Amino acid sequence: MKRDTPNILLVNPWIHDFAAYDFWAKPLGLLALASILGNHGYNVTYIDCLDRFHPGGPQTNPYARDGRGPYLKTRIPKPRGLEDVPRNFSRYGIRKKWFREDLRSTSRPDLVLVTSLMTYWYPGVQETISVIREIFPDVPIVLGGIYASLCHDHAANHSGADRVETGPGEENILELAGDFTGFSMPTKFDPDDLGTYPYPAFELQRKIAYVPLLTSRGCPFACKYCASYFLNPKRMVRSPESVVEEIRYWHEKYSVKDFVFYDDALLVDAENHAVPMLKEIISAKFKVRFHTPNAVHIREISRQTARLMFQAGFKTLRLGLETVAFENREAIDQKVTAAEFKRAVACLKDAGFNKNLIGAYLLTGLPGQKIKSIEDSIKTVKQNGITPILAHYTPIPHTVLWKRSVASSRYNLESDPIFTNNAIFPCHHETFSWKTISYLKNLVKK
Ligand code: B12
Repeated sequence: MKRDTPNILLVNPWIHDFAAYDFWAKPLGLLALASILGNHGYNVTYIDCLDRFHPGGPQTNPYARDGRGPYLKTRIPKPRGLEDVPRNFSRYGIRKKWFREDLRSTSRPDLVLVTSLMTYWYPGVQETISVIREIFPDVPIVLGGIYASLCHDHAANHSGADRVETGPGEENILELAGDFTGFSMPTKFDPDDLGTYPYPAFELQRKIAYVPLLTSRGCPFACKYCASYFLNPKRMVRSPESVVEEIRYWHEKYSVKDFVFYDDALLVDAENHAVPMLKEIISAKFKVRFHTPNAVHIREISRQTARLMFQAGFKTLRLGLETVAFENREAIDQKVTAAEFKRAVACLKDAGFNKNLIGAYLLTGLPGQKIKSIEDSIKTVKQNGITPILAHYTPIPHTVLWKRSVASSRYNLESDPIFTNNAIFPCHHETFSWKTISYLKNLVKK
């Protein structure tokens, strides 16, 4: 017989990769679902395999580097097919023994929900699920998130989960939990109104080093390398008031000082969204910092948005430049022209941003991309007096560039998502040797 209040365990899985670092990366989606479940009467527990503050690990200051920091790592064998990559491979996150102990000390769940992020991190998801199975052999496990959405069939066949869900979870989570537990409760929020969602349950973490904010969903652009339109086809926007209330909540109740925008298109339709929101933030006079590691659209940077972002306290600003091959731009996106880039940088500088606060992402490793075009991009960004940041291209299923990527790769990308890891420049042959990569990295540093 089912108890009145079922237990649901939510798990953020390990990362298996050549490198990983917490650049303000939190499972916002999973914690949003945890919050909905908690607000609808479920007992919710959370285990974060990427917890940087686990009592077993080194005790570090969560607020150093504005909340960012390294994960613990354990060297593991390289995956099949990548044995020749001249780099170490690791499991990032808490020790396996701690995970087992944490699972054993959790009351037996009725259902386990696991999230996933990068497609090529799926071996970390598999290993996480296998340990959960070992401790709770009869408890159903449901997998969702980005890998589950982008590689549904692969996840259904290889993750070890009992069920694999795709797409945003808010609308269906109560029904799904009800199916597995027999528990039901009327929905207390409107799935079509982001402002009515409860705040993600960041308080389930051991420490809140920073808080990711999602002020909108989806993106009106359809860049050929990006899966945003597949993952979030519906554009939804929150009211400025509800965003300011959330900032106030985390800042006042949990002394959070660093806030990170996860929006795909933060500045799009600025007049109706970012401008009123930034004005509200400024008038609230919070002593906090804002960061946009997920780039903002350059075309939307005006004198006004630049000034408002500076006044609001933006400290890390990343621009989605991607390339300076402006004349061939339609091959990848329609985002920006040379003149627009120049103008945007000028607006940001006039507003008070200095070189170290602004970085322009440059996609590196696109199919057919010439080294010369990356060199040119690095030089142009430097000439404009801001910092170039190489963003290694990962081919993503369901994007326009996927087919070209498959055709140009030295790996069989369709056979296994492991080959889409951007650390190995999957879309290139000899042109992208490790020597070339260090040459480009040095060019950035010079
Ligand atoms: C914010 C963001 C980041 C953040 C960190 C995010 C994080 N959580 O760690 C930052 C800026 C650091 C980042 C970095 C990168 N990112 Co990123 N990022 C995003 C972005 C814009 C939003 C993700 C997000 O949080 N969404 C909001 C939450 C609410 O959604 P969610 O987590 O998906 O959860 C929902 C559903 O999935 C579902 N769900 C989730 N879990 C579960 C579990 C269950 C059981 C169920 C039922 C449902 C469910 O319900 C949730 C609520 O609706 C996505 C694009 C997108 N629109 O998704 C790209 C995206 C995930 N990133 C991508 C890439 C490529 C990168 C980079 C590699 C870029 C680069 N070249 O440097 C880096 C590498 C990161 C790293 N190595 O650490 C790709 C993924 C590619 C891939 N192969 O998988 C995406 C899809 C963008 C794209 N180009 O198409 N990213």
